[in-house]
Parts: sequence; structure tokens; C-alpha cells
Amino acid sequence: SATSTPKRGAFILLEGVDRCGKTTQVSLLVKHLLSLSIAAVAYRFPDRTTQVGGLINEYLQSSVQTDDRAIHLLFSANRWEAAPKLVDTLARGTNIVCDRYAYSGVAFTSAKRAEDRSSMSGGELTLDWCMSSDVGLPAPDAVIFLDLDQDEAEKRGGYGGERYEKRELQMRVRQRFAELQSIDEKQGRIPWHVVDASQSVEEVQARIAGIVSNIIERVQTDTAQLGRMWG
Ligand code: FDM
Repeated sequence: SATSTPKRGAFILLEGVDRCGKTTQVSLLVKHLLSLSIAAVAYRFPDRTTQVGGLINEYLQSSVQTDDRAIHLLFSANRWEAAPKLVDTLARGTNIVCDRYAYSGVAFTSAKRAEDRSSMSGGELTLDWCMSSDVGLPAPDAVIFLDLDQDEAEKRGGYGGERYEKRELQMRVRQRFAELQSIDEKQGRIPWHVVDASQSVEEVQARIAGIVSNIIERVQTDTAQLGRMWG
């Protein structure tokens, strides 16, 4: 009826290691949805346009030792500051296609090794510790994980100069993503779709489009509320 509440948008998250083509696929997916007259907008984390994001940007571009826990909490704060707008966007019926989120947060911080780390921030950065600052954030309706092995990633051209663009770290990050996938699978709330990112841009795009049409359909027929992360 005319008085029924509008359907909420779906929160679709693309995650994956560096060079897997996430950013390209996020923008192709938004264009694809818009071409079907489906409201959609791209989000990306870190969002370097905010004050917190500016600090993160400086950190990523420098090699100055900074406490790893403090940095982790900045990345998390950068999501929390965006959360109200994200929730509002979904409530208005616009779908969100997001480039990285809390999974990247946990995967990167927890992949740092004690010997690379400085100062007060000794001890393990456990998965649990890393997850805790993101508990309660709006949860994606699904994670689309673009999977690419390290050798394939490196064939796509050298890394840039940012501090995380190093082979050993990237390999551990990939392992952490797999652990987070299995945690979500045990909880049974946030489904993961793993896409082979070694295929052509067009093939990956087609795969993602198929997955996303199912997600949007499910969210629209569901009475389910937007979930919360790792609660
Ligand atoms: N990254 C990203 C983190 O370490 N923590 C986070 O919470 C997020 C969202 O930041 F190396 C890392 C991942 C990457 C770097 O990301 C910059 P982009 O997507 O290259 O801007």
C-alpha cells in the first residue's frame, strides 16, 4: 500500500587483499546498479576526507613509528563516525557498495608482527582485541571477498609506497581474512561470497552482479533489520 515503509537498501561489502581489483569493481557495481535504476552509492574505508581520515592518511604515507593500537582505534573511529550516515542512507532505500570495512581493520592490524612493532604496544594484537572496537557497527548484509593469491597480486605491478604494501604483511593479511570468514561462517549471520579475482575484470564484474542481485532481493523480501558487527 501507499503507506508501507520503503524497503531499506542493502549493505554490500567488498573486501580483499591489495591489488585484487576491489576499487574498480566497487565503481563498476555502482554504475551497474544505477543503470538498472537501483539507487546505490559507494563508500570507502579509510575515508581520508574526514579529520580522523587525515590522520590515517598521514600515518599510511609516513614511516614514523606510531603506536599500533592507537592507529587501529583511529581506523575504527573512522567507521564509527560514518555509521550514522551509513544507517540513514540504507534506511532511505539506497544500497551501499563499500570498499573495505572492519574486516580490513582486523586483518591488517592483527597481521603486524611483534618484531615490527614499537614501544608500549608490545604483546600480541589478537584477533579478539582487534575485533572489539568494531563490535556493534552496522553489519554488511554480505561480504564479497575478491580472492587473489600473492603471486598474482604482484604480477599486477609493484606496490606503491604506502607502509602496508609489503609482501610478507600482505600474505599474513590474506590468512587473517580467512580466519574472519570462518568466524562469520560459525556465527551464521553474515554470508561470504568468495570470487576468484584472477579472472578478467568483466568476468569478475558479472560474477559480482549475479551475487548482488540475490543479496538485494533477499534484503527487500526480508523483514530482517540491519545487523550489527560481531555482537
Ligand atoms: N586498512 C584499511 C587498515 O589497516 N585498517 C582499516 O581499518 C582499513 C579500512 O589501509 F593497506 C589499510 C588497508 C590498506 C590501507 O587502504 C589503505 P586503501 O583501500 O588502499 O585506501
